[in-house]
Amino acid sequence: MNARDASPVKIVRSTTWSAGPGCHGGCGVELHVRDGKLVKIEGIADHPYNRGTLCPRALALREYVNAPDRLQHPMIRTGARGTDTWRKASWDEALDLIEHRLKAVKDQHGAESTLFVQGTGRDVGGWLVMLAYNYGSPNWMQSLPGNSCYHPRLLAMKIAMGDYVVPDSSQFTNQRYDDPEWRVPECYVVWGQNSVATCNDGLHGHWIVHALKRGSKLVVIDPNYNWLASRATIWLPIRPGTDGALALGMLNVIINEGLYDKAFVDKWTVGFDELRERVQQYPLDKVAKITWLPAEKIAAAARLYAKGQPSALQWGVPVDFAPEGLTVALAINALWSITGNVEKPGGMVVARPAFGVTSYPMSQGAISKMYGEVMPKEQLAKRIGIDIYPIARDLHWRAQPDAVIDQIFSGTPYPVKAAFIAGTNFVVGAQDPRRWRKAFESLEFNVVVDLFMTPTVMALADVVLPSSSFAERDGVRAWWSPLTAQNTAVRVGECRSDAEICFELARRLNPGFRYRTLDDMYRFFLEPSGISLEEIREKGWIFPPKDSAATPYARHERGLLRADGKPGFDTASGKIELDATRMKDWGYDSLPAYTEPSFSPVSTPELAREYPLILNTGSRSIAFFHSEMRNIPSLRAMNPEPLVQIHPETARRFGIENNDWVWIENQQGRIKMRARYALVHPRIVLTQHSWFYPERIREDKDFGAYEANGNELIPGGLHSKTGFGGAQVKSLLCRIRKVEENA
Ligand SMILES: Nc1nc2c(c(=O)[nH]1)N[C@H]1C(S)=C(S)[C@@H](COP(=O)(O)OP(=O)(O)OC[C@H]3O[C@@H](n4cnc5c(=O)[nH]c(N)nc54)[C@H](O)[C@@H]3O)O[C@H]1N2
Ligand SMILES: Nc1nc2c(c(=O)[nH]1)N[C@H]1C(S)=C(S)[C@@H](COP(=O)(O)OP(=O)(O)OC[C@H]3O[C@@H](n4cnc5c(=O)[nH]c(N)nc54)[C@H](O)[C@@H]3O)O[C@H]1N2
Ligand SMILES: [Mo]
Repeated sequence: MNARDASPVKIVRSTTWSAGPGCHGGCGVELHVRDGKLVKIEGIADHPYNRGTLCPRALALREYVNAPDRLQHPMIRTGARGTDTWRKASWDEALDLIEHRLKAVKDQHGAESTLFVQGTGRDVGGWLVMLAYNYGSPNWMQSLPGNSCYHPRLLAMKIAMGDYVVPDSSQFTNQRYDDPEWRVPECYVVWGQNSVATCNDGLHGHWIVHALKRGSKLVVIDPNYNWLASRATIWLPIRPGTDGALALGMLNVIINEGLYDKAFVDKWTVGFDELRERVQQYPLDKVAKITWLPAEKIAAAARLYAKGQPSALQWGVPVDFAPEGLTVALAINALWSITGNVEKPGGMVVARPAFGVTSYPMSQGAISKMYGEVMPKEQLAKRIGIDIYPIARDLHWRAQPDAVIDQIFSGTPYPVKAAFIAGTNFVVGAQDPRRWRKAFESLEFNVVVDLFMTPTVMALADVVLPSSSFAERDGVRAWWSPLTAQNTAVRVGECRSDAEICFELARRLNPGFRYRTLDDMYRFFLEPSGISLEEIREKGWIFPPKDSAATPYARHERGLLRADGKPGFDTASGKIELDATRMKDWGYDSLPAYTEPSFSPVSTPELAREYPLILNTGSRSIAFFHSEMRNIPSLRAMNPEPLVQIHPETARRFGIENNDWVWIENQQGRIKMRARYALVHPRIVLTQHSWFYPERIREDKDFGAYEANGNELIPGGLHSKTGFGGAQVKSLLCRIRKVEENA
């Protein structure tokens, strides 16, 4: 044994989030450190969230943290945007420059002229809004048309039920499945989610597997025969984008066959008669035609779901991407509501952050409480999009992305001049990415915070700041439950966490900034819990005690959901609104309805003759997180090339063999991918999304970002009328042909 091997290993307990595996996180891990380097990661066997399991991306953390291409110090651009021309800068110099430029924008145009842009729910959003608000800009946003990721579903639940619900997998107690109150769902519906590969929004995919092992019958609504579909009692290979019609068809069966929970409907809902009337417009023969599903299979699924005592339902991002995504979510919301699967063990339960602790505000009210009344009302009223989308104005907290892009180009009502971009690679990942790129190219000053050199950094950044991975970060968080801690295990180069970066800039940009240190801020977040920072760091995770207020069952009966302490749901009527009054107030249809995709054999039959296949983009690979990890060798080896999944018969019809390179083409452009035989619906092809080739950095400053990227085929500006949902990345048209040699 040499001296190096003998140096002791330190084990630091932490919780996964970004950066690292990327997902919405929550797995308990042990980080093994030797000589200041991360050498190994293991799941914590008795952690209630992941019970020791980890995905390939988490297991590759050592490679990710120590990757040779990590950005390790701030850089300032020396040449033109789009060229690899930088000089190394100290943190002080880089932050001085950012402070100076952002203050100048504020002085000349107003703080609202600077955007604060994030991607999905990383350990970034809370800090970014803190920075935006302390600087004085209300324009904090996500780089995704129609906010088409989780927010349409969140807002639908808020509108109809006053709260957010999730399927009860016993995740709110430390005892988990041994909790005597918990029930195994008799029926589990997985609606457009590849949960075992994606672990989204506070759900660990294995929880569904655990339910199956305990006897749940599974319904999978998915055009692809994925791992879960192969275990399903009923698999519904739906035509993409038609989920709204399916939900209405299932409601039709449940209502007309009297399978709903009459007592619950009478006592706790309003608008049932209106809903009953509406669903008569969706008889099964019509729904079968829209969805390409046999009527009897839809009926069987509806019956299995309605008869389950209880039934759970987990939904995925295709719901949001459907045209009028928020309305589709309202229809699905009605399914669990009329079957009485609400606030019941093993059904759907109201989810709130454990002890009310979060860095990630879910309302404007919460933002003010957390970060202080830092912005006058007139300033808040400049949030982009709220004059167009009343739901954004009344219920949401970010700038509406489509309105932002339009405003960048139009310059009215005020010009956009600068952007602080952190944790997003939208030059690859946004729909019609060149339009997004062009918009941000027109700004005077862009900062990007990332761990790696990406197409977004290369194309847009004037200053780039190196972000740390979660192994290099401290933090506290609760994405529902439990409350967890992140503890720093290592440091890499000069990298800093988003919290550290935003904190320092907020301090510089707001003389009245109320915290002295990050720990002060964590302590403030922790106040309502009565838990000390030291205690959560030491313990790693803590559940609220199993007393009445924290137990997520029948809280509406116990007066625990409403601020006034009265029984009922947190809506105007105190009931679940099947006919949503708020939708009416905003001038929208208050009942669920079906909207056909913008490009389809039904809405554009001419185009469909030229492009006869349905194009579905963005099926997740367990090896990657969106555009990330192509540079991590062990993960890239799992999925070395961009893939399009196609049914073998369809492939043969187009003269394509398994593993051939193919062109996928439509009216927007063409991309090149490898064909992979799969049991998808024969009229649908499924492509991966957000591909770029980090290894091409020397020869191609775009990294091939437009060569194999599904987003190249998606028209820009598609989004729902409500401003929430509808980017339609799952339901377009295309044709496919083999790439000939020399082509
Ligand atoms: N065609 C198609 N396009 C899609 C989708 C689809 O299904 N189909 N899905 C869409 C959806 S749902 C979403 S949410 C978006 C996601 O889009 P994005 O969130 O933009 O996703 P990424 O491409 O992973 O870009 C994230 C960048 O942030 C960096 N990063 C990772 N963690 C951190 C961190 O903690 N701090 C900082 N500062 N940087 C970090 C990564 O290195 C990466 O470069 O993509 C959308 N794009
Ligand atoms: N490994 C990994 N995990 C991730 C991500 C990642 O990039 N990689 N991204 C994260 C993010 S931000 C998100 S939003 C989630 C998304 O994760 P999911 O919600 O699981 O989304 P997808 O993988 O896009 O699609 C899920 C399933 O829906 C099917 N599907 C496609 N179109 C339709 C449709 O129109 N209707 C129905 N019913 N089904 C359809 C697909 O075939 C697929 O099996 O994953 C998160 N987790
Ligand atoms: Mo997402």
